[in-house]
Amino acid sequence: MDVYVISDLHIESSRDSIYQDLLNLIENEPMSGDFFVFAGDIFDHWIGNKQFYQKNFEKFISIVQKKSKEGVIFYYIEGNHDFLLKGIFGESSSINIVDSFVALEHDSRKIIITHGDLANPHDKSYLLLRKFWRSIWIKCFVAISSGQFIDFLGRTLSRGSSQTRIEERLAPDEKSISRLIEIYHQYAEKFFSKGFDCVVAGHCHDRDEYRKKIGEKEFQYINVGFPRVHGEYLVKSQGSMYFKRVHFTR
Ligand SMILES: [Mn+2]
Repeated sequence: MDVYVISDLHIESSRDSIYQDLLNLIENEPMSGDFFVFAGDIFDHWIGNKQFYQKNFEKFISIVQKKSKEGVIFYYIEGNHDFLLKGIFGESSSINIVDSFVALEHDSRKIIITHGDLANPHDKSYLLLRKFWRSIWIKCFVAISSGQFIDFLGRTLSRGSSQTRIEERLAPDEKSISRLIEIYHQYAEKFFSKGFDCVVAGHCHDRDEYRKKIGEKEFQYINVGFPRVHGEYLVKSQGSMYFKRVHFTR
């Protein structure tokens, strides 16, 4: 029984090569009893349970449904680019869509997986915006709008008028990296003090990790980074204390 975590692929379309990498990974790697966690921003934008997206990414939906029937346990943690997703895998599906965290016990290690956009408690304007995007008003707006229109809005909001490649547009800013590291490490420490052994996050696209030992206890914080650039996802294998990075096979 293994745990897989992937986040921040920012898939723009079904022609995106990282999309094929994701499909191959889901198809070939996880087996019955394994956990597979999508930790947010898998898609550059997917807002609401709209046919439009299901059609665009129908292979994703069908592979996840198939593997779920075969016994893989899926979680989808919503990100700041993909949210209001309840129902996208079908109303009766057993695939868990959650809005912030997944907590698991694996090999007697307590694990918490989160997208990471809640890491900075001082970023009040972002937190307010996040609340707004998930509010009843937006839910109603998404429900009555066409998929094409939501897609257009999502594209405009995530890209603006910028023509730069996504890998550059979303790369963490060198100047802010030390600040990011501080924020995410503090965030991890909060979970360690609540009894978690492994903290996994994404969102900031910084390929960071640290481990520490206190007495008998061993802790790990690991960030998925930016798979479009680093080409990696995370796996915690049965019998291993820590998550490790694994390269996509091409
Ligand atoms: Mn994000």
